[in-house]
Amino acid sequence: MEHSDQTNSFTHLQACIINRTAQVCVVGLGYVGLPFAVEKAKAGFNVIGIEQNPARAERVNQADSYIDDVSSAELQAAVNSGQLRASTDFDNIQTADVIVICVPTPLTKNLTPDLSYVEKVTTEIALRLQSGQLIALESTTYPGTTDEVMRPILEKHSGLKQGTDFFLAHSPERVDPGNQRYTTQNTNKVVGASDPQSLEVALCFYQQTIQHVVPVSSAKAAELVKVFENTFRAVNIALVNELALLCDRIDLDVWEVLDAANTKPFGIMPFYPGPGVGGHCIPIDPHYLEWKAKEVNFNTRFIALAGEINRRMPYFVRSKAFRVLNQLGIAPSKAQVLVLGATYKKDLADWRESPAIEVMTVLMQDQVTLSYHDPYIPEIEVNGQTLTSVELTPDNIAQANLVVIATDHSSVDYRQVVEQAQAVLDTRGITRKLACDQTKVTLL
Ligand code: SAJ
Repeated sequence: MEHSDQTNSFTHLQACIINRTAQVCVVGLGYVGLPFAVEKAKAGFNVIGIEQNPARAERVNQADSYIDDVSSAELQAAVNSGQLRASTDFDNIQTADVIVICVPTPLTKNLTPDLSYVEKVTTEIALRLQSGQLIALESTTYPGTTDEVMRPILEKHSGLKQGTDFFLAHSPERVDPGNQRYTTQNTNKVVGASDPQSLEVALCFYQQTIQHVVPVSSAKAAELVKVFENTFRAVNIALVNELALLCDRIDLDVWEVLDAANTKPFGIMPFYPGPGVGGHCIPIDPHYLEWKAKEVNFNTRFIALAGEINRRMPYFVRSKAFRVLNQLGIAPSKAQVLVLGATYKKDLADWRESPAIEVMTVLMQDQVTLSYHDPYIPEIEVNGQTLTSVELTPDNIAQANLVVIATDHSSVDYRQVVEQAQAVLDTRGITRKLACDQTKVTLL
């Protein structure tokens, strides 16, 4: 491509981003992609969402939201305005100016990165790539994915060159599902690219709808920023989980210790123990970095240790539950246990990688008769069985020998639960400050 053409395609792309005539294509309409697509549509961009799941694509076009952080009303507004539609057809790539990839980056069974979604989507894009397009990867991944995995695929199948013919950047998603205060618009966003043109046009795109955009020197740096953020949480959660394990040994109340430690007005940040670490990020993303580091013969020991401690927590909950049942003179195989909460964290309808499910699984493996209640999740698969959420009635609470609080949904009246229960094992510390019969409660 002639230099003048290159300049034209860059200038043209920047201009249509600024005047909002740019056609935006969001690939993957999940908990990251759908809020992002709605934000861009609200800002006046014409947005096409490419979603591999036809049912989801249809629900978007019917303005029937399946993502907690996107209301059907705001989806309705975006669809009715004609600014947003969903499709399963990758041919829509051909008419896009900006393509944003928000597909899953899970782990394989032995904790190694699974980039199959990213690679598949990148190949589909590469086969339809046009000069003058910007591609931005938002999926959380190890440093090097954008430059070492995506770029070769894009250049090989299209014959185009990054930085002159097309533009490539990484801007890690920063979504805290359920967070009412920080949304796509007001969450600072990091953007990195490995050539100046790509960085400039990517910054221009994100600055159209996000208040504060933070440039970094490369796509690799942007990838590492995000994996560090999640590793920071995984390691600190593991630290307080390890403290809980120690406090159990030395008969101290870890919640009292942490509450007191958090009165320090500087140099500390509150983290609390729990039944384990769930969600699509914290238990997963740090292992992307651990895997990449091994390529340069480097052991990220904090990540490995944090993962090991966090994965141990459901078994610690089981041992505490059995200790309570033993004090009641009830053998596990004779016990009825009601677990409150199935999701990975409170006030969300998401049970992927949920530690609450792990807790139920290990209890059922020891022949406990188990029921659960979760206002967000009507039915779950546990240990090969389908369980249906029971009503949280006084009878259902009272007939359980033990109630285990695994997720602390705000809609539950925990004072009443303690009053009606025979015994409570609270893995979230939600009852610790309640005015209720604390002799019936065991904290993690
Ligand atoms: N957890 C604890 N103790 C804590 C905090 C969390 O046991 O002190 C557990 C939670 O119950 C949950 C898991 O860890 O099972 C993850 O919790 P999380 O609060 O990190 O929630 P996520 O994974 O939904 O969202 C996180 C974001 N959270 C926050 O910054 C508060 C953020 O790290 C990322 O933007 C997001 O993952 C992501 O998409 O990477």
